[in-house]
Amino acid sequence: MKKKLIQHTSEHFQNVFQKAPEHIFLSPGRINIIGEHVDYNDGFVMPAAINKYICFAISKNADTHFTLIAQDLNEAYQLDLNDNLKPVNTMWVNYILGVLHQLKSKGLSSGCNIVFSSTIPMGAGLSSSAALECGVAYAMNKLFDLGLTKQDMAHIGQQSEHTFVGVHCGIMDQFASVFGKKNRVIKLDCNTLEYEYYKADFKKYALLLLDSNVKHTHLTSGYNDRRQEVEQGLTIIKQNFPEVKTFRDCQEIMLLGLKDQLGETIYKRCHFVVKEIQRVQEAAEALKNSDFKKLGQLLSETHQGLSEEYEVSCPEIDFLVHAVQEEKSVLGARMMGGGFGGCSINLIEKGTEKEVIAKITKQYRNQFGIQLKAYKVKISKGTTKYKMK
Ligand code: GAF
Repeated sequence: MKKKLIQHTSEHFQNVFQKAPEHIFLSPGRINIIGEHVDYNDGFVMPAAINKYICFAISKNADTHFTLIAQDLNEAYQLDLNDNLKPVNTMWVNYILGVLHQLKSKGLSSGCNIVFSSTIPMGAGLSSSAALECGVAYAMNKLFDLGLTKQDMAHIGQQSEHTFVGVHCGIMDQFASVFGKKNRVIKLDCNTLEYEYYKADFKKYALLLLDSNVKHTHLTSGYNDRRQEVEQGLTIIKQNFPEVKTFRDCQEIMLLGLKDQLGETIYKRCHFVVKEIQRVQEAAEALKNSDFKKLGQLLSETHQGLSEEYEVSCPEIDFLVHAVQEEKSVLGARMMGGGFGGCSINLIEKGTEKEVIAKITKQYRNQFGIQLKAYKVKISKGTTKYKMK
């Protein structure tokens, strides 16, 4: 699939520019085992890069011009690095412009022709946007020796979302895209950005993604609202408990005492965050000890919190999660990513996937009239330059 993507992107480059691309880069999407909506709350997350990619076919230009071609959308955009780069009306362009804008101040002074194409479904919660930002940052760094670290690239991607797209996301997606490793889950401390890799060995279980086909964009979803709500909550908590610096210092009991002051909604949001931060620690232990029953149980608890307390699920995803929980071979399930659509992640006994997918597909179609998609993903390495033969 990777080879096909590379070939298809290179051929398009050749057709448009009448020359083969000089370089190929691959930037992956991500899954997240657990730790949802806690990256911007100084929590821990457990993402991993997957074998779904954006492929970039690139050649340098002699001047400061960029031609960007989104092959799958059949759209193009041209810019001059000397222009004052500002957000435009096309979303995919903004992800890239936001990166280039920052790279200018890091020494980027030449242009490129770039064609990109993707196997990461858009709006499915698999972070195609982070893959796009990080792919461009990584490629420019490599081609023009900008001296950026991987952490710089992740930050540049995140900043692009904040300033050019308007989504106040955390660092998880970009971090996973650049730091991903084959068969390894990352446990990231989003406060210090320290991280460790855990063996992604699920023994007789597999991770299955069920795509609700409900597309979301964090710009119009409640993502930024949730961020504001928890920030408001944390301010109140800190006023009452000065020893609390971040959510990870906060105990459930403190929240209980502040229930009236916080109000019902903010209390629920903060409660979810405090519990989710604890759950990630337990999940990391469970993975280390191959305690998959426990891991599955934690995933399902996370879903309940995301759906009822953080309120970022949607009827379709709730349906999928509840339907698979009826299956004996499924140890746990939850919505994954920012929410309001996208995919659920399921811990399922190997060999039973086909049967479960068939059953849920039918139920889902009957209920919502939507065709379910299922992905069996492999955990892969992060953004990289592909060696052309
Ligand atoms: C989206 C964001 F981009 C991430 O930073 C993270 O907050 C995630 O939603 C929820 O865990 O993917």
